[in-house]
This record gives sequence, structure tokens and C-alpha cells, in this order.
Amino acid sequence: MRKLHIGIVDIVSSGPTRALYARVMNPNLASIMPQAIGTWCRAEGHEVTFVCYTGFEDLIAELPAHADLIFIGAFTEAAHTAYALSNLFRSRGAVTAIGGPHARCYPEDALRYFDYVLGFTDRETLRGILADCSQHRPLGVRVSARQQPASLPGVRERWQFIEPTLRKAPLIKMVPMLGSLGCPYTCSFCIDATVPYQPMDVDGIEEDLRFLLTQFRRPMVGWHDPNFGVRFDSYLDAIERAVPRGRIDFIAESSLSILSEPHLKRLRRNGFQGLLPGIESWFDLGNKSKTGAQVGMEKVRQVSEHVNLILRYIPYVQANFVLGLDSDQGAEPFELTKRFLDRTPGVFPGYSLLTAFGRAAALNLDYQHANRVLPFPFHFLNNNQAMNVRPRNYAWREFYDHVIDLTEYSFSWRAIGRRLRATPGVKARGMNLVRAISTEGFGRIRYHSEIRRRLDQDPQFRPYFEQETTELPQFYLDLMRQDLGALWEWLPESGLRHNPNAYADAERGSAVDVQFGPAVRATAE
Ligand code: B12
Ligand code: SF4
Repeated sequence: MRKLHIGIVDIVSSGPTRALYARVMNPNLASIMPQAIGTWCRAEGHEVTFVCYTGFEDLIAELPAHADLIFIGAFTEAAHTAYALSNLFRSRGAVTAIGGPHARCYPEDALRYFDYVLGFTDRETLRGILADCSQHRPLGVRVSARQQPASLPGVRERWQFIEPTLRKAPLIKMVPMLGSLGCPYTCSFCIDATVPYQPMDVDGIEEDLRFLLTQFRRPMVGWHDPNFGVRFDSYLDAIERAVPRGRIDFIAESSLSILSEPHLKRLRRNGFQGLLPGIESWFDLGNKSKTGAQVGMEKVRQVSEHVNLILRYIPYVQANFVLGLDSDQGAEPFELTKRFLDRTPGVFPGYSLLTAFGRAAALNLDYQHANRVLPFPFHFLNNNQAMNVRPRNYAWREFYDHVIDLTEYSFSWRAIGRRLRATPGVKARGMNLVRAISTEGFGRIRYHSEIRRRLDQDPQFRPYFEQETTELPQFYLDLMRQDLGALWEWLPESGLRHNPNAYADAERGSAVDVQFGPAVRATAE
């Protein structure tokens, strides 16, 4: 095979930024897979230029002008950035490929702009693409391994990409690691509900941790497992074997059902500094929070006690909620969240507006069949800037009133003060304060209030939200143009629109045919 010049972009920021929070945090949000792809490409003998785009780089200057192949890893919120980049590099003769959450959720749309659209990706899948490396236009080919890879390059192998990425991080330097793929739970809204749980090799994890100790005085690891610690003892045994007590700090997303008191004691002994359990709803998804059939105030009491217990052992706890679920009605769900905050002052609340990310979950088919999915451009699908599912039990204005009220309550100076007093440690306090007064707290209050104001006053808003028209309000177009910066010029005009019901159409067999290239091992997911 000829030696290829390959560019890899891990898009963390969907456009240029100068925000302080982005400078501190974005390098810490790098993904594992682009680093894995880079490692495999180099191991196959190709030349690789790797950029983790945090919003501060000049992408066009940093990537090779004459690349043979460009891989882009993108969330849906970065889809337009990815489409623009693909267009730019195709114009210079490169073949382009996209992988990551957007490619998994919206493959039909991504096929219009990329030669390859990847689902599950293992080394074999990649080899097929490297061997084929040819244009597939106007529609690309969709390529996927049959299942998640059995193994991925560890930290030592990925260090060639981790190290330059973390060099951009001035304060916190978080190394991304993976202990497992998939999840044994089946939350109906989750992309992993149908992906079997699969632990990664524990020996590899130990080796990575030992390696990290040689690189930083006190490393910090962010576990990217959908649900860390399902095989709790096996992971903690590995950590205890590899890491002298307290030498590495860890952060993980775990469900409440895993976080029993004996487990918390062990997590604390082993340097866990931050946990992000999902609560999601007071009226649904009891299996995840170990509350069974309990709902409403009863669930608030139980979950609050549990989260306060976690806070006795772990300084930083973010509890995640989804707003606007079908099980919610009236003011009660929002009021219950306020009571939860009153009872659990140390917790940082993470709110997501209900979002149907294309093929992410089977539940999205129901929303599409019911014609409840709005065609908000991908750029706004980050759980906050737009809610693309029409709520079942709320009118839009009423819904936004509740969201604003809850956000104001959560990030009032009173709540911030209580949170700071209830949070142990300078780092955790600092993080809670910065998040509250920057984009996540005050910023969201401003943004949601602007949307609410426009629902009353901007004549383009209400008809779009009520699905009377698909004409996007100018407000969103202007915002997108501003966010994308110079890349806006490269965004194909058709990229602004997508079929919000592509998943349902594909199931009905009325979608655009998926093509498969000759030399690639292609399987529909
Ligand atoms: C860990 C995680 C995070 C971490 C790390 C993020 C990161 N940069 O990787 C943190 C906490 C920072 C995070 C933040 C966010 N996240 Co998140 N996160 C996850 C989670 C739990 C696991 C993803 C993961 O790394 N899995 C391990 C990898 C190896 O497996 P995989 O993702 O399935 O990838 C496979 C293929 O897709 C492919 N692949 C993946 N990437 C690439 C790249 C290339 C180039 C190629 C070729 C192939 C490829 O290969 C892999 C192996 O088969 C998923 C949920 C889930 N269970 O998947 C949500 C998820 C990915 N997050 C999601 C969202 C919405 C967000 C946020 C926007 C939330 C917010 N409002 O802030 C931010 C965006 C952050 C950013 N821009 O980077 C959505 C994405 C939906 C979408 N279509 O965009 C998901 C799916 C959750 C959901 N709502 O269903 N997240
Ligand atoms: S517990 Fe978390 S990762 Fe597992 S299916 Fe539910 S939401 Fe997804």
C-alpha cells in the first residue's frame, strides 16, 4: 500500500472561541477514538498530522495542504464544522471520512458530505478504508464493524496525541481512558441501551496507569465509560495494584446503583474526585437510580440522601437531569428538582433539554413517527441551545418559563453560596463557581431568556416551534454564522437542512439507499 498523508481532526469546539472556560477545559474534552485512529494509521506506516480543535487553533494552517485522507471525529453539535472542513479538504483533492457520535446518529446526512461515514470502528474497518482510500461521491459509503472493538490503543500508544493536546491546557490536564464499552442497562433514550456491555482488558488499564505516573507528578484521569464501575471490584483492584494511594485523581460517570457506601469508601481511598451520576427524571427511569417504582417527592428524598452520601466521600458531584421528558407534566418536575437542590446543596445540577439525536436511541423512532422532531440545524443540538422534540405535555412558552425558573433557582447567588459552603476543597469549589457564572449557569439563563422573549416577540419563532413552517428563524442563522467563523464560507448550503425523520424513513425503506464501496468491508449497523 502506498504511504498516505493523513490528517485527523478531533473537533471539540464547533468554531473559534476566546472564552476562558474553553481555554481551560476544551483540551480536557478530547475524544479517545481520533487518537486511536492516529495510532493505528501510524502503525500501518502512514504519515499522520493530528489536531484536537479546541477553538484556538488555525485548522487550515495546521492541517496538511495536500492530504490524501482526512478523518474527522465530531459530535452532532460540530457537524457543520465537520461538513465545512470536508468540503474545504475535498476541494484540495483529499478523500474525507467522519466518525463519532454524529456519524452514528445521522449517517444518512453525513453521507452527503463525506466519502466514508463510520459507525463502530476497529482496526480491520480502518484497514479497509486505508486500502480503498478513494472518492465516493455524490454519496459516500457507510462502513461499520459488526460490534464495538475488542481492544483500543492504550494511553502509552496514544501519548503521541494526548501529550500535545494537554500541552494546550493551562491548569487541569485530564487524560482520557476507557474501562468498558456499552452498558448493561437499557435506558430508552440512550445510545448504549442496545450495545452489550464489554469490559476492556484490565492488564492494559494497569499498564496505562503505571505509564501515566511516569509522565505527570499527579495525573488526572477522566473515564469515558458510559457507566464506570459496572464490574466494580475488577477495576478498583486494577487501580489499587497499579497506583500508590492518592497518586492519581479520577473522574467518572456512574449510575447511582453502583455508588453504594462501601463502593464510595473505596473510590475515595483511590483518589476519585468527581462523579457524574444521571438522575434524569423524578417520574421515570428508576432502574438507573436504584429507586425502583418510587416517583415524585419520595424519589427526591431517597436520591437526595444518596447524593449527600456521595458528597461525604467525593468532593465534586454533578447530577444530570433531562428536562421535558414525556413522563413530565406541569410545574411539579421542576419544583421537585428545586427541592432536591435545597436538600442537596453541594451538588452541581447538569440540565439537558430533551434531544432526539437521530439514530441514537430506538425511542427517537417514536418521536419521528409522531412527527414531534423539529429540524433545528445540527449546530444547536448540544442539549441546550435547542430542544428538537416537541414536548408532549407542555406548550413551548410554558416549558421555557419552567426551564428559566429552574435555571435561575439553581444559579442564584443564594444557591451558589450554599453550593460553595457545602463543597469541600478549593478545586471543586472553584469549578462550581466558574461553571455557575460562565456559560453553564448565567450564560444559559441569558440564552433561554432570549429564546423565551423571541417566542413572544419574534414573528419567525412561534411558527417554527409549532412546526407550521420549516423556515429557520434568522436568529439561529446569524448565530451559526458567527459561531463558525471563517469555516462558514465552506459550509455547503444544503448542509443547513437535514431530514429530521431520516431514521423513521430508513426503517420504512424510503430513505436514500446506503452504498457500499467495493474494497471496504461494509456492514450496515
Ligand atoms: C464520555 C462521553 C463524554 C465525555 C467525553 C467526550 C469526548 N470528547 O469524547 C464528556 C463528559 C466530556 C462529554 C461531553 C459531551 N457529550 Co458526551 N458522551 C460520552 C459517552 C458517555 C461515551 C462516549 C465514548 O467516548 N465512548 C467510547 C467510544 C470508544 O465509543 P463510541 O463513542 O461508541 O465510538 C465508536 C464509534 O462511534 C467510532 N468513533 C468514535 N469517534 C470516532 C472518531 C473517528 C475519527 C472515527 C473514524 C470513528 C469514531 O469508533 C468507536 C468504536 O466503535 C457518550 C454516550 C455513550 N454511551 O456513547 C456521550 C455522548 C457521546 N455525548 C453526547 C453529548 C450530547 C455531549 C455534550 C454535547 C453534552 C453537553 N451538553 O455538554 C458534550 C460535548 C463535548 C464535546 N464537544 O466534546 C451525546 C452525543 C450525541 C450526538 N450525536 O452528538 C452522547 C451520545 C450521549 C447521548 N446524549 O446520547 N461526553
Ligand atoms: S445507565 Fe447510563 S449508559 Fe447505561 S443505558 Fe442508562 S443512560 Fe445509558
